[in-house]
Amino acid sequence: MGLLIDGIWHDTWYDTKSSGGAFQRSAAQFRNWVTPDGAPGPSGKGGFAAASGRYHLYVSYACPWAHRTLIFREIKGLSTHIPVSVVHPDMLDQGWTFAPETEGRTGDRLYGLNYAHQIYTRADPAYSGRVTVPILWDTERRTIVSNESAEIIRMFNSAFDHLTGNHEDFWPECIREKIETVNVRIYENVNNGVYKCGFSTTQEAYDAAVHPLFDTLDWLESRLANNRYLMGDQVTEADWRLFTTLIRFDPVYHLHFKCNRRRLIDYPNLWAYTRELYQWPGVAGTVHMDHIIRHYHYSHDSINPHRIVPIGPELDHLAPHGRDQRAVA
Ligand SMILES: N[C@@H](CCC(=O)N[C@@H](CS)C(=O)NCC(=O)O)C(=O)O
Repeated sequence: MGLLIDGIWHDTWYDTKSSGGAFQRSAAQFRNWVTPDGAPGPSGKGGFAAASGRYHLYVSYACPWAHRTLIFREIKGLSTHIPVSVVHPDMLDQGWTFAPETEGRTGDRLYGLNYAHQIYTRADPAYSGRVTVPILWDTERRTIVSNESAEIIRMFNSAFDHLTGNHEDFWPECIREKIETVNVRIYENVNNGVYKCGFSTTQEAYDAAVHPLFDTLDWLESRLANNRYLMGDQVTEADWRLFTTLIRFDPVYHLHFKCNRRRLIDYPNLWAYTRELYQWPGVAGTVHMDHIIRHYHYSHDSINPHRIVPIGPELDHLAPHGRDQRAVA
């Protein structure tokens, strides 16, 4: 685990000393948008028009943020238009690598590079910052379009519709404000909340993260008692953003990140909802539990110094979910 400073790789763990033991996630730096005609998006510069085969997606199967983009690529019919390279699940002294050792890895299918940090320095030889996945790469301009998953899924939601003919909308204009309110709470307390618990280096920082996490799960459990999905009867990006954390909860976050007041399976609505989303056409194929379990336990030696990868719970994601019988608010 490390970061680039002026284009040079440094192997250092997250600094929590300056923040009282709390993990603080830094903001993604590449914030351009692919749009239907190349016009600039809400941030960044223009010039990234949607086209088949032009963009390449770098992901880790372990990473919940990258997982969002894989789901959108699948459910929006983009898999033949946007090829993918998958990093090795172990993130060690060189960060994410393409070492071809584990099933499911692809190597860097574009350039044959060894390390993800080399993609960042290709885009900007003087880049300073973390080297994160997902990365959306433009093969034409040879640069990173975006390394922010929340924005990549919005590009995938609509920018390529004229090429795919898939107009399914997971970010409908009329409920964007409501989606945002829910996203913010879930991001702070659940998506990033599990990381705040796991990467805390003081009791105070852990306590400050773990209570909001479970309070939010309790709130979600009751919301999903009367609503099939977070926004009612329609699946939106808010559901997919939550799903990638829930699917990792019992196998990883419960033990490795000390999120253990309850397991996901102790929440009947959340667990059935997770199974329904897992069973959504195309989604199960984006879930690679071997990479998920291996990555966290093996890569975070400050949390798990002996790198023992636990066996993981037996979970039946294919069990009937019964959510279709539920009343919709
Ligand atoms: N804001 C980013 C966060 C992505 C992120 O933090 N990815 C993790 C993997 S789960 C990563 O690559 N971490 C490497 C690091 O922090 O050095 C997004 O949502 O796209």
